[in-house]
Amino acid sequence: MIEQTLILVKPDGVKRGLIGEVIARFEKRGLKIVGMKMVEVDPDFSKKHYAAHVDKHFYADLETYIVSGPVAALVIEGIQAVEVVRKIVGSTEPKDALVGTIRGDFAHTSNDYSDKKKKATANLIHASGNVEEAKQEVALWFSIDELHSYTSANEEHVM
Ligand code: FUP
Repeated sequence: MIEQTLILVKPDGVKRGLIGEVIARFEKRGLKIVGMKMVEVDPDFSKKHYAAHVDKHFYADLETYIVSGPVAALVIEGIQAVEVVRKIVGSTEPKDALVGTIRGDFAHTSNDYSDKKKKATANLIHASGNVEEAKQEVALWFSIDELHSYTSANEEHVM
């Protein structure tokens, strides 16, 4: 019931100074941050994180994007956190993201436009897509001793 999920504030979000804004949105919803660090992704790590996408036409541009600067990596914990976080983040393509979501409030680009420009779609954030993916991604990005869960032990903290 209580899940952990990975989010990344991608290089465009870090450069635009949006880490605090992103964190605030999760915290205000009552979700807890149980892991947090800045990471410079290299091409090898990008291929691990985006293993499902390495054969796609946009992968080269996606790798260029994710290695273009530091990312903020966070593990967020809460009741059905994977689904709740994806809703807060909004649709993958910013042009489709609803107002009130992070992508819908801070970005508006599209896959078509990015493809023509030979760039990845800069959508500010990554959030694990489902519970299985979340488990794999949390384990890829964080060691056990970097995670500081307290909601599981003290469920009265869950709002
Ligand atoms: P998400 O599950 O929201 O992370 O999105 P996907 O796994 O479908 O895509 C991963 C990343 O690839 C997205 F964040 C943006 C990028 N992408 C492109 O750059 N161009 C595309 O045509 C599709 C995805």
